[in-house]
Amino acid sequence: MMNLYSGTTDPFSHRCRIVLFEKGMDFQVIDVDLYNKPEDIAVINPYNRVPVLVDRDLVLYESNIINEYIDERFPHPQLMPPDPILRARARQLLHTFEGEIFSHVIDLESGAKSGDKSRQEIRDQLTQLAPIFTKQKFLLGDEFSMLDVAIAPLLWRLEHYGIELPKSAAPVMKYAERIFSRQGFIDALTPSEKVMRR
Ligand SMILES: N[C@@H](CCC(=O)N[C@@H](CS)C(=O)NCC(=O)O)C(=O)O
Repeated sequence: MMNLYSGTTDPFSHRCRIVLFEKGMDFQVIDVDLYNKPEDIAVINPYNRVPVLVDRDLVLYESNIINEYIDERFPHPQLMPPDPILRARARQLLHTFEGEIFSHVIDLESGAKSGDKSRQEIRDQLTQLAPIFTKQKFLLGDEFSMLDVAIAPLLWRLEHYGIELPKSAAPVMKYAERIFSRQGFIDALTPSEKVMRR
């Protein structure tokens, strides 16, 4: 059985929990309190961060890498596009999200930089996505995909981070509600995450 070491409020662990619950497979989530991190995390992940997935001899870290592995091991429902060109584009977009959006999420989570600048950057980047959802239900088309998994934990935390999107981003919030109503998303929430949104 797969074991996921997961931060109870960590947006990156949240991504992996979403994929595990969307797949409806057998797994165990090991809750990690980031304020009182067990020493074995540093033993299994040289970066001493969560999430970490342990599947027998395989130890993986980095949420997107973990998620691609789960998607390939348990292909139903498939979350990465089957076509190599579309899959490559999806990977490229996942990489762009990390650099343009989630670097600021990490700043907010760690309190490393001025929160206001990070909030502004996230707000601007998310607002730019709005036109996509006037044409399609999800980021890659009308099917829920790994791109939606990657961004969902941030959309869930907007209020918690003190980020308010402008009116022009209304399609993004409609899209977010579409994700939040999925059973896999609901089941993946920890008690601490459930109370992040009113
Ligand atoms: N790029 C990594 C980011 C993981 C990450 O930054 N995790 C943070 C929590 S947000 C962590 O475990 N930090 C260690 C700590 O807070 O002690 C991923 O996608 O998995």
